Amino acid sequence: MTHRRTRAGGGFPAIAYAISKAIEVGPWRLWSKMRSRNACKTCAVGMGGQLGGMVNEARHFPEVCKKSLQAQAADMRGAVPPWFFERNSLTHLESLTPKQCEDAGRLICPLVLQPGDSNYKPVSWQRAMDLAAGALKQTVPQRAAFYSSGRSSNEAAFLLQSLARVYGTNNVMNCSFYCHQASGVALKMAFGTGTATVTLEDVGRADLVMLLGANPASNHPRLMTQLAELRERAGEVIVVNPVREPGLERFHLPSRPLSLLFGSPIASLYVQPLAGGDVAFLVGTLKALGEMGALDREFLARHAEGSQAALSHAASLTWQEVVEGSGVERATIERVASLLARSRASIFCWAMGLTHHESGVDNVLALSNLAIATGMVGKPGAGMLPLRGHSNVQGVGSVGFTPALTDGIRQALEKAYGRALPAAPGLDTHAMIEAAEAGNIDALFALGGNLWGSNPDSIRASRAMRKIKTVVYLSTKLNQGHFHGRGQTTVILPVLARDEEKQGTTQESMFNFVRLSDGGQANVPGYMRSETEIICELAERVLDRSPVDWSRLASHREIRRLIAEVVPGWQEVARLDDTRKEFTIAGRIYHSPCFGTESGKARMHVTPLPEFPEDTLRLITFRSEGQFNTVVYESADLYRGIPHRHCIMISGEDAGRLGIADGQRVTVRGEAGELTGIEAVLGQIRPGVVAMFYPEANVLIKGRLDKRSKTPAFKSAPVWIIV
Ligand SMILES: Nc1nc2c(c(=O)[nH]1)N[C@H]1C(S)=C(S)[C@@H](COP(=O)(O)OP(=O)(O)OC[C@H]3O[C@@H](n4cnc5c(=O)[nH]c(N)nc54)[C@H](O)[C@@H]3O)O[C@H]1N2
Ligand SMILES: Nc1nc2c(c(=O)[nH]1)N[C@H]1C(S)=C(S)[C@@H](COP(=O)(O)OP(=O)(O)OC[C@H]3O[C@@H](n4cnc5c(=O)[nH]c(N)nc54)[C@H](O)[C@@H]3O)O[C@H]1N2
Ligand SMILES: [Mo]
Repeated sequence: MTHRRTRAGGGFPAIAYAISKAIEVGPWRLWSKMRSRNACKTCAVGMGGQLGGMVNEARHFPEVCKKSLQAQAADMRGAVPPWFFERNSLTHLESLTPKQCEDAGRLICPLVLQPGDSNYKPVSWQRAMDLAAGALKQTVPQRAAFYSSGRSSNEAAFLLQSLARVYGTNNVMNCSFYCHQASGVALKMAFGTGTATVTLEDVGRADLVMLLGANPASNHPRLMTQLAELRERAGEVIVVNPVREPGLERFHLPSRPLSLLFGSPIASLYVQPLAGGDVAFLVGTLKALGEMGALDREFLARHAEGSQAALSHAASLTWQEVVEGSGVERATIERVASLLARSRASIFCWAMGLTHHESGVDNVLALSNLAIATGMVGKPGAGMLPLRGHSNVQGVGSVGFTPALTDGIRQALEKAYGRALPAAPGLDTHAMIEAAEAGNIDALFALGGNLWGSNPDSIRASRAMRKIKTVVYLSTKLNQGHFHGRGQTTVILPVLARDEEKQGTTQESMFNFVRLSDGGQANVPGYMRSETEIICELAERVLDRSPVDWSRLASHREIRRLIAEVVPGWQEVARLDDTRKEFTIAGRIYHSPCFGTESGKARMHVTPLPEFPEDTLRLITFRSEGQFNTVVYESADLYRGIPHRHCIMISGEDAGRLGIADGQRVTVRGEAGELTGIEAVLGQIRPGVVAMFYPEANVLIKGRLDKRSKTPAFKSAPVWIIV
């Protein structure tokens, strides 16, 4: 059977795309914005800020990536035309694809949809804010909820969570619950911290990177330079992924002429486990290390606890259990173990391929066990590096946009605001959707994002959100959530992006590095407001002036002062306006084996092998090369050779067994729903596993949650193909 043409990642197609974007919005305009002192808008690797656009924290220039250009150019496109909502009824808007929503342009004036309306109507800010404030005034705190995506600033996130808490609720949730929450939970259990233990320079010192369940060629492109350089200095890159991602085999770095022409090798070993097979694979690797006598016994004795139980669990599994559970041959697992044993400095990177499972926390615990057992954490050049998603998702969490606050933050906030904060536990993201479905939510405020589109079981998410009395979105662009995730009344408030803000804002990268963005001019003329301006006005309308003077918090400098007072490790943010010195958050990086746990030791955990239903295919929902989450820029997936979004990637072996030809249209049935007319694409994917694009595939998936992190199993969901 034929395989479609795939391409190594990066290279000339990326450059051609960049040129086409530059022509679209004006080369000089785009260049000036790209070079402005603002943090990059895409992934959490982070660049830009005070060192200037396209510069990383190691002062390297030019740091280029197709994604940052894409996001920047998209924000610079024209406004949604004035006639758009008059001419397009809600029924028509519901039929728009994610790409059509994105292509409609920037939102420039407030919009409202009320019960019985057939169309969204532009309204004044006065009217829109009356509705938004009224929603909070007319309900009780436990029936209100606040969601944040990860693109907004620390200042906006801090202010909105403060408003929520002073108003009286802990129903404060962010997109992490659908993203890296499992990493946060597991890292806390193992090391007493929720974020990366290494810096960007550490990656440059490592001699081995293990990359599991992540596709940085598309999603964190600037990490590819690090991986290519690691190979150049004879280091190892072990990729663990059921899909053979072309960009993880070879990547054409656009900033290097030779690499641009011929490509740089990335993976030195490519392991293809079953989706959801990582726990078995990682425990198997631990078992192999034990059998080879390659454990770091000294590290275990001095700096770890819980090792005995975890090591004996690994030893007690049979090789048959390991091989069947992981789908990886014993010899391959032993090869991985011997590479780890030889390494002097290993870094463990992962993303959604590990977290989007019912065993998400166990996946990250099993990986942490490997790091601990080899002594590869708590020293320079070695440690844990979750590849975080949105450019400021980590900051949003750091400044308290989470249902539970750490005791330290809670007490500091109570002191700063002079009042006790609510004690009732807040809802996580999925629990909020369940509460809405049960009719228990009256007001929902969403600071960016597309909560509807990010949910499993899209039909249920629509049903749930439609029961909410008022949904208020603070958005830059349209997305399907504005139509399918509407409440009885829906208010859309148009906001300025970070490079358009009048005041500076801050963002935190996945390396715990806090950047200062200077803001700038609006990219399109319109009535957009800054996120903090909207939140301040809302607070002033809904809450008393005392004990908190909200008008004072209209100044970002004041908000930063408060963040410095309240959030541990953030003291330097108070001085940022004067020093303009960006900083790494204190206490996050572990260059010595003294961890944040109570005992100061790293903790190993027993990770039982997960069970999966038999006789089903395991569906991965992943991102294409041409999308950023629910925002679709291009329909085709260039690197994987998938022609459009209504495709299912399947192995030649499974296709043969099911009698499916390349290009044939099939029906895919999941636990929540069915999609028809899906084109089968034969690809380099492990037998037993199939893959489709998110968010479209979310109609198929039931929200099976990881119990500890509440993260849905967006990967390894059972599906059946009907021919
Ligand atoms: N261009 C671009 N950049 C982005 C984003 C984007 O949408 N577009 N999104 C941002 C966000 S919010 C996030 S969270 C990150 C997401 O970044 P990633 O996690 O890289 O994104 P995904 O495409 O969800 O999945 C990653 C990989 O996991 C593999 N995988 C799936 N299931 C398994 C499994 O069971 N085991 C293993 N070992 N691998 C598995 C898939 O084959 C895929 O290659 O990227 C961020 N950056
Ligand atoms: N099946 C499946 N589902 C998934 C995933 C998966 O891999 N598979 N991935 C999950 C993951 S990792 C994540 S992070 C979530 C994503 O969930 P979200 O973060 O909620 O969704 P996004 O698609 O990133 O949100 C895009 C919207 O954000 C708005 N926006 C952009 N910039 C700004 C800004 O500066 N300010 C404001 N206020 N708004 C802005 C625009 O309106 C844009 O349409 O989805 C999750 N859902
Ligand atoms: Mo994410």
